[in-house]
Amino acid sequence: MKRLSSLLLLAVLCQYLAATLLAQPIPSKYLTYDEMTRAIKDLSAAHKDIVTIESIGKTLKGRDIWAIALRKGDPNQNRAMLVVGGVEAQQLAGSEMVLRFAEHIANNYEKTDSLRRLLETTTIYLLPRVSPDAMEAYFEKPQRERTTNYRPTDDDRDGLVDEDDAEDLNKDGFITMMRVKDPRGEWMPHPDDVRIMKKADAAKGEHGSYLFYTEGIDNDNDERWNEDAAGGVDFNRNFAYNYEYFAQNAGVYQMSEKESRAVADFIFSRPNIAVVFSFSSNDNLTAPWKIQPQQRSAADDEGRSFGQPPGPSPENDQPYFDYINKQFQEITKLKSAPEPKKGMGAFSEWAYYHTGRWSFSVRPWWAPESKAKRDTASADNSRRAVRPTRGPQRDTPELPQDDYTELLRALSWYDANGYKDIVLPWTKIKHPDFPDRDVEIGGPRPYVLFNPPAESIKACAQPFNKFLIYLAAQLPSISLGNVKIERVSDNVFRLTLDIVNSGYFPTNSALGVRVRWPRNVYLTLGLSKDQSLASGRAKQRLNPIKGNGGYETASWLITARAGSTVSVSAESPMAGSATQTITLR
Ligand SMILES: [Ca+2]
Ligand SMILES: [Ca+2]
Ligand SMILES: [Ca+2]
Ligand SMILES: [Ca+2]
Repeated sequence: MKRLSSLLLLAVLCQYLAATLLAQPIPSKYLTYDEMTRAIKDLSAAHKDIVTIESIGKTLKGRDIWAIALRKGDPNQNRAMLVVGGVEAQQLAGSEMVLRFAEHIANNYEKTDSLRRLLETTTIYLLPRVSPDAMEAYFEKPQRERTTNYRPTDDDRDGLVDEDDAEDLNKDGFITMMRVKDPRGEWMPHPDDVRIMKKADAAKGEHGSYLFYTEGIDNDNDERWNEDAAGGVDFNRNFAYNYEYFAQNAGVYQMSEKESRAVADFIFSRPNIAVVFSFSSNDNLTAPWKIQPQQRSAADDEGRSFGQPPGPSPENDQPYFDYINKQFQEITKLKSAPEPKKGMGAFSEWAYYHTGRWSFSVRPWWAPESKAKRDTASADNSRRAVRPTRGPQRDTPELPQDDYTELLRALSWYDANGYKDIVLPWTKIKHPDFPDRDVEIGGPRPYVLFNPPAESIKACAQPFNKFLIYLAAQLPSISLGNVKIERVSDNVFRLTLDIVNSGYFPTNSALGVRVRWPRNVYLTLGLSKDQSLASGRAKQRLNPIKGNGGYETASWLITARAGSTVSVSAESPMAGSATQTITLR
């Protein structure tokens, strides 16, 4: 008996332990693919009532691309926001923050009324790590900054594939940089911080004294170093908008990769996604995009021939981007962000320009400005301009001048906060390709520019948690109001009502109208057999309704018996639905 009761106690204890284990917070560390998968599964097991997960595809290396859905209401009715991490594989922090956001909602919705109400009408989809193969490079030895997947690619168009990868020559576990003393070299130690190298600027009277490469040997003896590493295609260069043909890492054609294809299919098959938020350098939250007026397209003319006017100009969307920008800065208090990068085949731009959803993106982390560096930083801000993204560092890196400002700022922040070994000191090695020369290996450790120290991930995620909850609450939301019934004659009634949008965003973006993917609001009047319509349409598609109480008025003349009822419903996947039964009298 005693034994039985102690067994029972043990079972209860195990159950209790299992439950508490499931509710364990995700540790403040960078998670491997396996650890992330476990964290996602644990989250869904601990919060079955709101969390569902699915794999939306498998990578070349057989890893799942996980999708998480958080919702309380009817999956077919909910409008949705999508949050994406891992768009740029060297930004692990973004992936971690998407996961922390899911955890934050799951842990807090029960005790927070506003969150519970939000989840009743809004689904939050999360894709924490869309490039799991590329991101795993962080955990591999030697560690290297990787932006691409493992699709075998001939990066330098020499007919051979993946023939010259980088090598960890000094066996310190990192692929860093390599400098070779040479009077023909264009590189020199940076005058503000000799730990890093810069390209000499002739206009400033500087001259270089080093050749500069990624760490490794020239495996194929073509006098280029590490110019064709294993893989690959960069997720954030493979999308169809502003795609750069034949560019390195862009893929052989748009959406050629399993990862980009899976994410695009995910979005197209979910017409309820109104807003897409992603972590990337194509930042439009610390400095808004300037939406360009678009040329009239053949589609406009085609639309006209069917009796429809051309869509509104995309410039009409500008005020919404501007306003959300201000809110981002007010809510997160994040300051002095690095220069935003204009994408080529970038995900966040595609999400707006090709699918018509509101799309916002920001870097997950940048080193905060140290007080000592304020002068350089403000000079940097005045030069802020949008620049194409640069490819991964292989061969001789092409660093635009402005990148030093960010790197210098980051290094001084790490120094000021007592972090050691962020820059590895230049140390001499014997190099087979340069037998009689001074060759040194060193430079910043991989990933330090884009990712905070692991112990601060949780703290760094908090401003984003706040902003994302705010953003999810801004989706369009329709209701019916101001119902008026006039009895025109014995059995004829005029029914008038407003379709109101109480969300912040309009029921469709101007660009959404053009690209025709997002659906406008459909209004349906339901009549019974003995009722008929004297004027007005039983089904109609409404133009976009502005937010913050914007409305459209609809009116019908109905022939019906006094006291009978009609139903009116308005719905769109992105704006929700509203139905009302109205008695005619
Ligand atoms: Ca090659
Ligand atoms: Ca090394
Ligand atoms: Ca080579
Ligand atoms: Ca090599």
